Amino acid sequence: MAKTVRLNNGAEIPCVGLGTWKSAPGKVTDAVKAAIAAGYRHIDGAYIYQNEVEVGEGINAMIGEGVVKREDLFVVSKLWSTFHEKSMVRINCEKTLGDLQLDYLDLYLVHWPVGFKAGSDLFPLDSKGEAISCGTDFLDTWEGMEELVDAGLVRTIGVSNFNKDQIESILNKPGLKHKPAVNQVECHPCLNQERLISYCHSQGIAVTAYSPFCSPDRPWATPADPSLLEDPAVKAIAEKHKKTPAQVLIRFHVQRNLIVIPKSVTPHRIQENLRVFDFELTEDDIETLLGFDRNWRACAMLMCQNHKDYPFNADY
Ligand code: NAP
Ligand code: SBI
Repeated sequence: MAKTVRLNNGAEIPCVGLGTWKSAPGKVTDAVKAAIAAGYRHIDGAYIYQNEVEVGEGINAMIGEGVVKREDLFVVSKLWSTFHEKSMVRINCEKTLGDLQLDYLDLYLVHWPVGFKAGSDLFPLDSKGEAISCGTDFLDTWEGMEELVDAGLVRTIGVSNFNKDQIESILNKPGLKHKPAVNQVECHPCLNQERLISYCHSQGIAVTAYSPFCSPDRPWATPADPSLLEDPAVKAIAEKHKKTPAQVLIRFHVQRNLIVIPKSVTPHRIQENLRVFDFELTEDDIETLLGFDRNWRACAMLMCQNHKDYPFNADY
């Protein structure tokens, strides 16, 4: 069995999962099948990726062929920001379950702490291009998430893109029924998240690293942005271990006891990204990679920077 991290509800989450943001609907079914065939047991999705029907087709095809059982998979999805009203949380979760053709999720995350005006526009913007808030309190959204656990729709709940103070607010919520098990955040050498990881781990909250390669296929990438996969220092570490830069960037998280979810729709890369358990980065390698830290974000969600719950105005 692949390496796992134990969550605060006793469940085990496989350390390496397949990311699916930007995976085109026409490619993601085969990507999920290739991943499961290669040994992945953790698939990371979200309603906002608009490809959950096709992700589900890949999962269910592999279950149908007897390659894997549902209980051996760890399927993650996320509540989108236009569903933050407590009464809407279940609606979004049921839509995801219907699209995936599954009857439960292993982990459901509040995708962002920011709530947006409800409606069919998933990114409602005002005339200045700023996200329109729905004014909800994420502690009420969290109560909606807790109800999903009690109703059996999801096994575990967590958050994504929450800063330290926002996590602390949930942990201090009067009458808290279920603690967040995971905080999924952007993490790579250019944003190494040392303080947030240390805080989450001190509270028994596991951390999932997203965009481990700095998300080179994000739509707003510019040539001036960091390119870790091509960086000479990353390449040198890779050559020393007879591994690829991608494998070094994934292994960096594995050795920090994180979960990591590289995205690919390319079968040979999907396989490569899981072959990270047969080598070890040295302390010097890790120091070199930590030295890239420059608080650089691929996913800054700047259209919400004036939202009352925008997470990235805080230090960490
Ligand atoms: P990423 O995993 O950092 O990078 C994906 C890019 O790297 C794709 O262009 C992919 O190309 C390429 N790639 C993959 N494996 C490679 C390899 N071995 N060698 C060279 N290139 C390789 O980017 P990401 O999609 O932003 O992040 C990963 C996942 O994290 C997402 O898909 C999503 O599931 C999750 N995420 C969550 C949030 C959140 O707010 N919670 C935000 C961002 C991301 P091909 O696909 O063409 O092979
Ligand atoms: C989208 F589908 C559209 C935009 C966008 O920007 C921020 C990053 C993000 C997200 O919220 N979760 C992701 O995986 N990518 C995203 C997704």
